[in-house]
Amino acid sequence: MASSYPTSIRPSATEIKNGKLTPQNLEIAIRSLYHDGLVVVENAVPHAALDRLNEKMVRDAYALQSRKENSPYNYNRGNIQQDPPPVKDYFDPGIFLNPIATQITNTALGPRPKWTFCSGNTAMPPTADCPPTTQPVHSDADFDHPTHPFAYVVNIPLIEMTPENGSTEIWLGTHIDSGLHVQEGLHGERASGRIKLDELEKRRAIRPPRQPVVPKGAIVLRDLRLWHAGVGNQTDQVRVMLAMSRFPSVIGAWATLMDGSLCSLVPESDANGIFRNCAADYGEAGRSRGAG
Ligand SMILES: O=C(O)CCC(=O)C(=O)O
Ligand SMILES: [Fe+2]
Repeated sequence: MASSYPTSIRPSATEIKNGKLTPQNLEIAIRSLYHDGLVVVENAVPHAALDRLNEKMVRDAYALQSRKENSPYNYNRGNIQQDPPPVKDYFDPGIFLNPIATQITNTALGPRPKWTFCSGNTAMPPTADCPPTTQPVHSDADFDHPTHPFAYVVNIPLIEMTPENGSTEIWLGTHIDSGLHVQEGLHGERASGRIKLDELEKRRAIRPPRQPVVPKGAIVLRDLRLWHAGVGNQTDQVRVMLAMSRFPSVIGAWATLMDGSLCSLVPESDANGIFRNCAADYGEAGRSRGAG
């Protein structure tokens, strides 16, 4: 049975300094994305930048949580869809324009992929009325989509992710036969993209899921189609994980070909889809700034 743990690349000091993996490590990244639908690259983001953003986003997370039913949560109230503050002061290029993430997505998707989504998933510590709850296993590609790789999510946890604080449960290899035939729930509904229970059990026997430990400073690249679930945070520390999607530059053509089903995800001419779930009203910056 193939390992259920992801491949982790540990770049050398020179690769980190150059912001560029060697061809050998780049090949490992592309191979892992192809076969597993996920790869981890360690030591890719400076800790000071993560700490600064984390301090702000943790404060914002509590502000979002206080909106209760009106908070932008996914599946359960302990998992908030939280955008980073859309202002220059927090736009650290080492995080948002990470050169190694860009090198890998440029190689996997073709040059200049489109950045369509800049957000994050925040696993909140438990409260009396909101105990740690695992999301249904789902695919974020909850729409009729191509069967070849067409989008990657760059996840950047702001602190170390562990099974205790809600490291995402991942089902390696499930991107290959993903699609609407294994899903329940419609695009646009809060609990869309859920994988059918009998499909989960079939897959568990082949390659069961895992919650890997992801060290601080690592980036995780994930095929948008991969099955996964946010897991309840059992600690008293908020766990923020940025989530930024990249589609190939030809996506506009696909969106047309595919009866417009991707258009709502890819606001090519309308950047209002990016930065919707902020704790503060950032005015024009929060409503209309495109991100790439
Ligand atoms: O918070 C996580 O670990 C993952 C959350 C997630 O997959 C989602 O909200 O769609
Ligand atoms: Fe998800």
